[in-house]
Amino acid sequence: MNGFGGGDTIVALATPAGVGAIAIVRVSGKEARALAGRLFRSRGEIEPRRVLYGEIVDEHGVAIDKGVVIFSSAPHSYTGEDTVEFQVHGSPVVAREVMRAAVACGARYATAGEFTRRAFLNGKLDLHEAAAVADLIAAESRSAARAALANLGGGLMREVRELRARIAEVLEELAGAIDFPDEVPEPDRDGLISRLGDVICELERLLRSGEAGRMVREGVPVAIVGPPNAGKSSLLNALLGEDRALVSEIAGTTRDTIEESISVDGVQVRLIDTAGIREHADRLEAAGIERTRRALESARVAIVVLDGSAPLGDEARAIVAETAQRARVLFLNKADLGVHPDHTQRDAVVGSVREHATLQAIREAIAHAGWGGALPDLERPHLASLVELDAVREALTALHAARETLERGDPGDLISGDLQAAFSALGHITGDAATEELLTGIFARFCIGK
Ligand SMILES: Nc1nc2c(ncn2[C@@H]2O[C@H](COP(=O)(O)OP(=O)(O)OP(=O)(O)O)[C@@H](O)[C@H]2O)c(=O)[nH]1
Ligand SMILES: [Mg+2]
Repeated sequence: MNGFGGGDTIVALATPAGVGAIAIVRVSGKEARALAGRLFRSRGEIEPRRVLYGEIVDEHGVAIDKGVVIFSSAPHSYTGEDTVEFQVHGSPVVAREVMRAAVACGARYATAGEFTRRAFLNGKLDLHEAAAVADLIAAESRSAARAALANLGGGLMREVRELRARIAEVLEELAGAIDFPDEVPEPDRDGLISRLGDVICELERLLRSGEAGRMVREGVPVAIVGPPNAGKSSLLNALLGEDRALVSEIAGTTRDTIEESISVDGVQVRLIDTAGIREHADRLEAAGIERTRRALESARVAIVVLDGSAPLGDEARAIVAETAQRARVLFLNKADLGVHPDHTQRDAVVGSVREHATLQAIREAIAHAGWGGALPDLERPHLASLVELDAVREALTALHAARETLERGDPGDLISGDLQAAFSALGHITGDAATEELLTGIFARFCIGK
């Protein structure tokens, strides 16, 4: 039976599957109200924003459950369409029955993210805010949730649009001078350089806060590396406050990488303990060392642990040199046994995993190496997705090229291509140039029912 044609009204469970106190079945679309009229019996009238208690029945009028129904009329709902929420007892059987009855009355099951997609299409939220909804749901720490909430506030799209408009302005002025060289004078070069400089500055700020946002959301990978027996696993255990990794005086104890998270200044730090790096390792240990190399490559920060009480061996020397150019924390451990004169590295934390003060110094050093000690203000809206950050990077590359062209004294019209590239890259963020592919990517992150 298909009472309400068009397949335009969607239904889904909005609460997690499984047993709970309450299950919410959400319906959105043109026929939502009529559907509620059929599947709900109550003494009260179904009116917008009125909470009604009554009986939920199937398409034949057979009772399914007693519960609450809330109707929101378009456009004052999450999706911007007529929406009905059935709040029933949290039984998977009851929820399934309500959805089945809704489908029997002409609704269809929603796909993942379809409610939010409709909200976007109806102008209830922009792409950035839609992604923030997904981020909020996926947030694994308080700071990640707060950052996502800031993005739900919107405002960022206006900032990006404004920057985009400033690029368009320069483009138009240049085009005018090219098309009507006699009437329109070529724009003042220094003025152009400084205007582009301002846009570059703003975009770099957006990029920085966006990168910080990603760190807060995804955690910061930190690899603990060094020669065997230096105390890497001991450091992991001490920072965690539990005996997670095996520790022994035998060099080569750790064979596989072990990952555990701690919180540093509210940021999730993903500590990765690794196999000690040395030359003459057996096959199994060599495989472990290979994993160490991979962990080191993908980590944002390396903690290089050395036995500070022993002479600086070749392996230690090699790791120190290898990590010199990257974000790292140099840690001379076992200082309780004395510090060997070989160790002259000035930037090192010197101490022992057994001392509280040393652990505190290492936490601070992680914060410093990982995010410069203080995160940009994430309470303000900031770029969140990789797509957005890539778009800003692309725009920045093009704008830098344009500015260099001008600074070299080359003709102004040579920069139009770069400006156009920057303009269209930013269009990907504002949705003005959003492709179907991009939309699908964003809404595929949602669960069904959101
Ligand atoms: N005295 C002293 N001993 C320590 C300290 N830290 C670790 N140790 C000892 O050093 C030995 C090696 O520690 P581990 O944590 O297993 O070293 P590792 O770097 O993980 O070694 P591999 O997994 O073999 O690469 C153990 O016997 C620890 O008890 C320290 O600060 N002072
Ligand atoms: Mg170990």
